[in-house]
Amino acid sequence: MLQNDLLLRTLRGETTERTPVWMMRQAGRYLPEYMVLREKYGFFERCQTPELACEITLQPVDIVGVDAAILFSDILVVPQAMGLEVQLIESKGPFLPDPVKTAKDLTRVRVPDVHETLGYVMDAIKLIKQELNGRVPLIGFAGAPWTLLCYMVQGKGSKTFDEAKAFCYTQPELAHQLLQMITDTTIAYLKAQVKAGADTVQIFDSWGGLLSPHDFETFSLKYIRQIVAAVKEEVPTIIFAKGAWHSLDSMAATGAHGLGIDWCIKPEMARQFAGNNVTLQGNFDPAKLLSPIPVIQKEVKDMLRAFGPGRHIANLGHGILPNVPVDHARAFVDAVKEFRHA
Ligand code: 1CP
Repeated sequence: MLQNDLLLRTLRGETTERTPVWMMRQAGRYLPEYMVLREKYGFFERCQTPELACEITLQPVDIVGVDAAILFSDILVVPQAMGLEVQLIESKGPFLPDPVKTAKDLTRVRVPDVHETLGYVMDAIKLIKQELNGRVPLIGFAGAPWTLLCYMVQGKGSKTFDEAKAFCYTQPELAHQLLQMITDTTIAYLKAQVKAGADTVQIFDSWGGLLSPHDFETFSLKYIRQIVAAVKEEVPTIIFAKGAWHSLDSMAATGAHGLGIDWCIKPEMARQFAGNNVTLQGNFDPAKLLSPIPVIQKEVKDMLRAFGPGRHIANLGHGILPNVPVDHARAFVDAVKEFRHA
């Protein structure tokens, strides 16, 4: 039994006493307690050791007081499980030394048994659920197929992911083969996370907004739709496709319970596009957390009023930045928790 189920009730469209709040990438480098573990263990070691993943997952719950925990892991453990080498280079980010560029490269990629390759994630989830002891729900997650293809083809982070796009535009059959393999893996992976105890799942399409509305449908939403259909009957499902506000209507039509939005769209406009049968999540500018605390407090109130009561989860419009002071993150969370709609 959950003591605080505000997030789940809001996703199901129930009215709650206040708006729930969590922050994307809330377990991470802005927390000194995380930095201590980062000094001692490699990134994938932290992901693959259930005790470490558990400790890091719980840090923001204990330190900042968020209404949900999100599993400490990374979207790139899926390409790894599918057979690609993934490194995380200090201060540079993800690096895949042998990305997928040709049909021959695709023969190295497989749809794995997720219990064999990602069993450590399910072990971490079981441990986290035990340690949370019902305090708040646990969010499981995976990258959207398009965003994972970006890294699997480009081989590293990018502002434009032009090589990933070129792959899709010049070798669409290969691209669709790869996207379907990622989709099949992700469905099995998210179902396993739910079975292990995840209370809800979020699909991160961080680079969905790089595609035109038409290409977003072709190379991203087509696959997200399959994932949502496969898990939405089991747990509430959230899609976060950064920058893809043009497709909020078609994302709502997938039957997802929640849609994440970034700070570049007005809440009232997002509501108009998404309709009334879905919960919106967002959309505080992550860099705004660098403002003085009274400014954060005022802008949180403005945001909450703009979304109105019900069907809203307070969050940032993208991940928290590493240089945000912890007391500013806490001020954001507290301002949401103290607010009541008139
Ligand atoms: O300590 C370090 O330096 C590692 C930094 C780090 C962390 C803390 C990475 C590398 N991943 C993570 C954890 C992580 N990644 C979580 C944990 C749970 C939480 O939210 O607290 C989650 C949900 C992710 C998801 C993720 N990884 C996304 C989607 C969300 C987003 O921010 O857009 C993406 C795009 C990644 C790839 C990735 N992994 C790490 C970095 C620095 C990146 C981004 C690289 C880039 O900009 O291309």
